[in-house]
Order: sequence, then structure tokens, then C-alpha cells
Amino acid sequence: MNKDHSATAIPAHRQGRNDLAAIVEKAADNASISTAAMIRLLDSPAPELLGKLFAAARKQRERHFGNTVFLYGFLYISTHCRNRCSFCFYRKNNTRAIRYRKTPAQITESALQLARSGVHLIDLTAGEDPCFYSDDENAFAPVVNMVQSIKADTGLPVMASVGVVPETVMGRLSAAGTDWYACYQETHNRQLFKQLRVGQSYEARYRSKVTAKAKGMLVEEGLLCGVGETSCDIVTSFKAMAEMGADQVRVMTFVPQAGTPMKDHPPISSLRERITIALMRIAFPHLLIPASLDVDGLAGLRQRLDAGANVVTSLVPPGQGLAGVAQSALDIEDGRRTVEGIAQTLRTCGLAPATARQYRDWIREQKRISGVHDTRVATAC
Ligand code: SAM
Ligand code: MD0
Ligand code: SF4
Repeated sequence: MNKDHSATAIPAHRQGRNDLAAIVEKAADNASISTAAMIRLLDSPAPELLGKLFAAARKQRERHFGNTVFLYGFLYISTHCRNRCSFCFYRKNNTRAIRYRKTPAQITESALQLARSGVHLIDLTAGEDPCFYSDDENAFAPVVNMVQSIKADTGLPVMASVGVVPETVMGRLSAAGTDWYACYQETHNRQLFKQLRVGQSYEARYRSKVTAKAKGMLVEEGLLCGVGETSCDIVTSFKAMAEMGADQVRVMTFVPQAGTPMKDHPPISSLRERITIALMRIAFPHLLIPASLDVDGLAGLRQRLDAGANVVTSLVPPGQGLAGVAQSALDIEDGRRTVEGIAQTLRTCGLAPATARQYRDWIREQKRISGVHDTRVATAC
């Protein structure tokens, strides 16, 4: 009897792992991975597989971006909000949240400080401040003017993350030179969306990004993990990100916040976020993927970069009374969320900041090809 027993000699679960290892190794070269493999990596992350997964993600990053990373300065210009997102420290009526509204002069000063430090972009973020979100057509004028003056003063690209902007305002933001519109769905599971973004419209939020793209802006889409989502939800989100033609895709681990309905929700480690970052890099090898300082601060940067991220976000200038979102204060006033503060970590990862020119060129090229959707993310589960 000449029967080859080698396949059956390996227990089924080990055999699966070997298959998965081969799939991940292949992904390093062809940036393609099946839905089933993604779900298995998220659901049962074996250490030896994770090493291969992160290496594959880094290989793809290197192929598309070399050793360069982009750096985003973050200005939370108003912490007032009319909404009640269950995960957010700044939800309406959370008496624990520190509320402020920076003046144009203060914002300019902070933006210049960031620009001098070497960031590539200024991210203007706000809650859905009733000051802007009123019936008055012109209530958004301060935001539009701010974009214009920050661009003129710093010469840097600008991102607007100020909530679901009305369609009429979207055109004005674009005309003012806003390069990016960021507005994260958090999940593409409508049931979960309802629990997270209480009282808000899934469709309106999604549509705002489609409008932003139609008006010529680049779009960032984002997910939260550790909020009760399944691995299938995460992979389904990849499909939505591909469909909307997102130009930057992110995931952040949920950080429970005092004074909110999710304050006792069990926190998770950063592992699920890092696996998702790596899978995003494989699914969208040419896109921008942040390593945010807003979850674990400087201490969590290296691991996120090692998972294949190529943008450091949430760099905040100290000494200006500015807040973060998921981490309202962590590492800010001691200057660890600065270009200088992250320099050593970048070196350790074998990475270096891109030039301002490289970032502008990437934006120009992406605007040119944006809308040409990558269909590699074929099936949701
Ligand atoms: N208010 C605007 C909005 O909600 O689109 C702009 C604010 S943006 C900074 C808020 C993003 O930060 C959310 O979309 C979410 O992804 C993230 N975030 C907020 N609270 C968080 C938390 N507790 N943990 C992790 N991420 C959080
Ligand atoms: C960040 N705290 O990059 C920021 C924020 C908004 N565009 C971004 C979530 O982590
Ligand atoms: Fe407001 Fe944005 Fe926080 Fe929701 S996530 S409560 S919209 S600041």
C-alpha cells in the first residue's frame, strides 16, 4: 500500500494554520487575501502567524511608500457637540468633558507651531458644535475661513473633521481648499452604528463622504474596534471602504470614557487594532493608514507602525490647552505627541518623515486617480 499519510498526520487545526501561513506569505507579495483568511486571523491570532502578517504588511508599505511616513498635526478646535455618541467623552451633557472653543487667532498660532515642527498636514477637528450646526446658512463660515487662512499661513494641506457637514457647506469647504474630509462610520453594521452613534443617520453620514469625494476632496473612513463588532463586521467594512473609494482608512481601539454610557465596557488590548491595520495594508496597499497617538500615546506607536501604518496622527502642540479625543490628555503637555517626541520611535522602526513635497505629490496623484476603485476587496462575509 503506497498511501501518503503526510497530510492526515497533521492534526486539522495545525494543518489549517500551515495553510494560513502560506496564505499570509503570499499576501506579502501579491497584496491579496481571502475574506475567510482575514476572519481567521482576527478570530484566532496565533503568534507565529502574526509575525508573518505584520511582516507582509510592512513589505507592502515599503513597496508603495519606501521608508517614509506622513505626519499629521491635530487641532481639536471645539470640544462642544450636539450629539450623544455612546463611546465619546465629548458627547452632549457629559459633565466630565473639558469644553472649549478656540479662537481663530489661537488656532492659527497652534497651526503655525505644528507647521514649524515639520508636520505634513493640519487636521482641524471639532464636535458638531451648535455654533456651526444651526439653521443659519453662514454658521459654518468660521470653519471655511479657518481652512483658507490655515492653508495660506502654513502652506500645508488641511483636513476637516467637523462632523456630518451639510451638502451646501461641502462645496464651500472644497472651494476653500480643504484637501481631506474625515468622517468615520465606526462600523458598517447598522445595528451597531445605532448603538454607537445614538440618534444619527447611518445614510447621511455615509452620503457625506460620497458628496465630499464628488466635490473633489479626499476622504478618510474609519472604524472603532472593541465596541462589540464581529470580525465579519470588520471585513465587511473593508468592502464599504473600497466601494466609497476611501483614500485613507483607519481603525482605533475604543477607550472607555468617564461619564458615558460605555464607561464600563471592557477595554481590549491593541492587538485587534494592529491586526486590522495589517489587513488594511494588505487590502489597500497604496492607501494611507494611520498609527494614532490618541489611543496608547507614544508607547503604542512602534507596534502600530510595525503593523504597516504609514501616517502618524494626533500630533498635538503642548502648552496650548489642546485636547485629544480618545485620550484627552495623554502625552500632550509633556511634548511626547510631537514630531520631536516621536523621532526616536521612527528611527527604531527604520522609518523617516517624508518631505512636504512628497506628501503634496501623493495628494495630487491620489486626487487624480481617486475614484478608480480597487476591487481587490471582493466579498463581504
Ligand atoms: N465630531 C466629529 C465626528 O464625530 O466625526 C469629529 C470628531 S472625530 C475626532 C471623532 C472620532 O474619534 C470618532 O469618529 C471615533 O472614531 C474616535 N473616537 C472618539 N471617541 C473615542 C474613544 N472613546 N475611543 C476611541 N476612539 C474614539
Ligand atoms: C487621531 N485624534 O488622528 C485624532 C482624530 C480626526 N480626524 C482624527 C481621531 O487620532
Ligand atoms: Fe460629537 Fe464626534 Fe464625539 Fe460623536 S464622536 S459625540 S459627533 S465629538
